[in-house]
Amino acid sequence: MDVKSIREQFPILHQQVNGHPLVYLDSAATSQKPVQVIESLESYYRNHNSNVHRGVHTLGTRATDQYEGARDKVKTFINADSTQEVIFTRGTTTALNMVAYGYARQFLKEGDEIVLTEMEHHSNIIPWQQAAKYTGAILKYIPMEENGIISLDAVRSTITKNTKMVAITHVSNVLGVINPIKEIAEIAHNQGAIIVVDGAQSVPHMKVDMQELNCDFYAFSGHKMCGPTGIGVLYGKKDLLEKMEPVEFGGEMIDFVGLYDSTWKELPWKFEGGTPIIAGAIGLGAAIDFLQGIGLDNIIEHEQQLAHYTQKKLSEIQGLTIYGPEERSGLITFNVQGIHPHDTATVLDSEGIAVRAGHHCAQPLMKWLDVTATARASFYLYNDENDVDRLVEGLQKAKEYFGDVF
Ligand code: 7TS
Repeated sequence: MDVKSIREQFPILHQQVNGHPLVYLDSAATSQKPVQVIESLESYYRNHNSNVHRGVHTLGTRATDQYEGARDKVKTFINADSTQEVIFTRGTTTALNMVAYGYARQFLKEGDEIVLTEMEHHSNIIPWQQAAKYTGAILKYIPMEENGIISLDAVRSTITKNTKMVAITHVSNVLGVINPIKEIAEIAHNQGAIIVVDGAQSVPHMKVDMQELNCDFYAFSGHKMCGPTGIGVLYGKKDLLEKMEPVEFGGEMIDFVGLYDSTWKELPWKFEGGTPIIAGAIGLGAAIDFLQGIGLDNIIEHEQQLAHYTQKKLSEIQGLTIYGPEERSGLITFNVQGIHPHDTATVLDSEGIAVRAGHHCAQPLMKWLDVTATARASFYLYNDENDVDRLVEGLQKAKEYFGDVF
């Protein structure tokens, strides 16, 4: 992969921050955007802006074609059966909430089990807590092994005949663990449960195929995959989406409206109440074109190589703890002994290096790790070994600054 030419397509990366060339290592929070995506938004607003699905005028038709064209790109990208299975949402959080409200609240009853893991992002915990409170369902957690991995034996012994839903992340935003979704889906299905997958940290980085994984629902965000903020996707199997109630009611999603009752449009529009996220979807389509031009297999390979390189370099720093297994996606979570991760991140920022510090919206996982917070460096296709070397130098500075307490 030609990282140098990829970097040239990301204007934001070519700036000084606090007197140093920017090193952006926070793509798990949000990715940067290539010119292609920025220009697609600009072109839409400059040339085609109009509402969709209503006007017969030319701009309206163009906007509708581009919006629905973006849905088609998503369908191909994730290998869904049809565009009816691709719902545009505001992001992963909204998509997961839609399933918790529209499906779980509708079909779960007292005593049914919802199975989760302790590595979930808050967005894949709280909607299920709320659904459980509302329906009387019970939450259960698949136990993790010491390095944060989930064994299929643990999956088999947690999912029972009473399990109705399994909600699990494909890739952990803290540990970098890649969960065996295909196998977990099979175990869930054998027990009559459905599986909802949080794909926020997988879809941007690796080939994800709905036919192969056989998930029932799959959620992801555009802004972590070079697309704009405010757009995401809920994939759902058609038969489940047909049964599921909409969660937002109003314009756009209706077929017939009477004074006392109404009917809904067919899929996918029954889930897209109100003027949809038109520019966002078009920008996501441009991001998909961009990522496919580079190749998802190349992206994951590049990131895993960087993660290995980082692991090697960081393990040479005395007093630095890395969390998670060696086999990981393109991110590394760590703490430097005696330095609060916020202080580590502040020193790094003064060197122009952006990392995230905090609980990463995974407080149960922080408890499991027995820490209150960590620092995290996360990579994407525009990062290279020079970025890692700068991170290592920055960490040495942090240690010097805080008096190398060891
Ligand atoms: N699930 C996972 C695994 C995530 O990493 C995130 C965001 C979300 C869900 C929520 O996505 P959203 O687009 O709806 O906000 N993760 C992070 C992060 O790790 N740092 O900032 C946001």
